[in-house]
Amino acid sequence: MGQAFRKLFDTFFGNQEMRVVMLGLDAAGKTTILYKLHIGEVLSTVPTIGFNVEKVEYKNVMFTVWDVGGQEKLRPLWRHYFNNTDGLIYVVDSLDRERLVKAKQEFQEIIKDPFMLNSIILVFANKQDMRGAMSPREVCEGLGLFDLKNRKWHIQGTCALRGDGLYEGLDWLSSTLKDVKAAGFTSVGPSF
Ligand code: G3D
Ligand code: MG
Repeated sequence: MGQAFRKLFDTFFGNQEMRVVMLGLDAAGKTTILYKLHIGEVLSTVPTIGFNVEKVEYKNVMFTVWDVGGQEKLRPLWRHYFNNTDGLIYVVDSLDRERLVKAKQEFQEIIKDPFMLNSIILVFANKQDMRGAMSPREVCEGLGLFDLKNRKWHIQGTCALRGDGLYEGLDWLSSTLKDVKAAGFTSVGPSF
C-alpha cells in the first residue's frame, strides 16, 4: 500500500523541488494525513521557538506541519517556515462547525502574510466520512475562499483516516505548481 502511494507521489512531483506547509486548527487531521501519505519518517520537533513542528522529507519535497490558533504571540515566528513556501495545505475539520469562524480567522491571517502571497492554496475539507460534516462547498464559504482575488486555490473533500481525496488534492497541487513555475512566477516572497 505504502509503495503504491509513493509511486503516485513520484508521478506527481517527479524531481520538482517543492516546499509545502500544512496548517490547520488542532484536531483537523494534519498528523493523520502526514502518516497516511507514507512518504517517509515523520520527524517531530519542538524548536526553541516553542511550537511543535512535524516534518517529512521525500526526495525534493518537504512538508512542514503545525497547529495554528490560540497563541497570537507565536504567529510572527511562523515566518521562519513560510519563507520559500510553494504550496499551503489548509486542513479543516468539516465536523467542527463551532470553530469554523476561528479556522477562517487563522486562514486569512496566514494567506495575507507577505511570504505567503505567491503560494498556491489547497484546502482539505477533512472528515467527510462523518455524519453531519459540512460539505466542501460549505467549508469553502466558511473560509471566504470565494472572495480571494488573484490566488490559485482548490478545495478537496477528504477522509484522512481512509486516505480518500488526499492524492486527488496533491495531484492538483503538483500540476498547478508546475504551471505556475512554467509561467515564470517564483515564490520567494518579498525581500526586506
Ligand atoms: P491534527 O494533527 O490536525 O491535530 P490529528 O489532527 O491528525 O491528530 O487528528 C485528530 C483526530 O481526528 C484523531 O482522532 C484522528 O484519528 C481523527 N481524524 C483525522 N482525520 C479524520 C477523518 O478523515 N475522519 C475521521 N472520522 N476522523 C479523523 P483521535 O481520536 O485519535 O484524537
Ligand atoms: Mg497533529
